[in-house]
Amino acid sequence: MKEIRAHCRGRLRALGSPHARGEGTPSTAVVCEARSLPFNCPSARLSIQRGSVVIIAMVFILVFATLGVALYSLIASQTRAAETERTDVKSFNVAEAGIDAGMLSLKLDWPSSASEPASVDVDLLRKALRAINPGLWLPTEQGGPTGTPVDAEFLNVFIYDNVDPDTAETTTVANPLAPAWDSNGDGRMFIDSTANVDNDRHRILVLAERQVWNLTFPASLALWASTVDSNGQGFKISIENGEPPVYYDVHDAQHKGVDPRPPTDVLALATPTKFDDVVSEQLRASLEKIAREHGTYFEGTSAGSRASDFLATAAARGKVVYVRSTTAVTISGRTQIGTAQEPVVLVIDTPDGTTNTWDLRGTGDFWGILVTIGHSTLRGTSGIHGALYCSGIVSNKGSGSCGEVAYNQQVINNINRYYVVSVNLVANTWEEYTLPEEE
Ligand SMILES: [Ca+2]
Repeated sequence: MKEIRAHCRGRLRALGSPHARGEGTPSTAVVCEARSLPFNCPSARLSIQRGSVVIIAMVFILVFATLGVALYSLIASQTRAAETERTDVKSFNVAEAGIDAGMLSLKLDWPSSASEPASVDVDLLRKALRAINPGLWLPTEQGGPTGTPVDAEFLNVFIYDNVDPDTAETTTVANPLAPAWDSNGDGRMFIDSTANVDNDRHRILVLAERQVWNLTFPASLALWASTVDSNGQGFKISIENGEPPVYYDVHDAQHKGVDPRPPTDVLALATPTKFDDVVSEQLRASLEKIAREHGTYFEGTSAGSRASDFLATAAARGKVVYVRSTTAVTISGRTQIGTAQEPVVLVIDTPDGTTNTWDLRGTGDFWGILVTIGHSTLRGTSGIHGALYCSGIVSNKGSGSCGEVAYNQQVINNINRYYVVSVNLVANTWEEYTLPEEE
């Protein structure tokens, strides 16, 4: 016993223990004495230390493992939430692109008749959207991220009138069965866009309203020109639509160049007026602005031929076309330009002294108002259903299929009423929904 204690103390002293040096409490020595008695003391101590290390290590492993699992679940759930949010945002953005496309469609061609319903080319839009955003997945038949893609569900845009399809009465309740044109004529249409991106479905519904430009052409003036020249037959003015009296105003004291039919219904104005009273600078500027905004403004040396090509298309109907050039322009064609319902306003803006050519042949009559700006000359065959306002000289060479100017009051009224310059959202009508996944 004494030997063991001595041996033990000797070891402790060698280790420099405070207790071994006679400092602190004697408990260590006591424990050593009491528990180590049946064993060899150094080995037992080592064993105890090893056991503690193992326990501590296990506790640490347990703590870190728990933390790791918790962190993994947190990150996984956040990733899932972020992914859901991303597809939700993508789906929302695609639906919004559909609304923008609907607004543009209405702005470019407001659907005023059943024969020209409003529509959006969603196939084209889908291809364009996916080409510039490679992350936009198509929905699948299986409802998961992989599977058979369903192109048709990616985006659908419907434009329909704000009427009840059963009663045809104006309503604030959107019903996709309503006609796809402004059947109640109030200048308002619903745009209904549904997107499905990565099987996340979103719908936006808005009420769109057209903004019209108040053009103010004189309602009963068939012709205004500073001078009328003709090849001897006289420049014919007849009344195709409208109630007499209908006027013409040219500053030729004898009015030799005009051949009104019937003479008593088409009257020369007693008092000459200024061109500015017919087409004011403000009106001219408005026409230019409308044309620029609609992409129907043509400028430069080839402006005449480019405008002629455009005028021959159905897209020109109901448009203001503005042609500006520093040299004379030629407007030519063989197809009808504009209609009574969708007349065209064509402005030819060239310097004083130029001689512009109006060369429409065959059935290429013009429905609308032709305006020339500048003291230029307009010569050629005519065939205008509407009115002609020329600040310079009109030189009549030949005749159109229906006379030179067939005054048409309906055309002028339609022009003064129907020019859509923009389409806006009606305030507080934006509604959006996240739709449940389809079964
Ligand atoms: Ca409407």
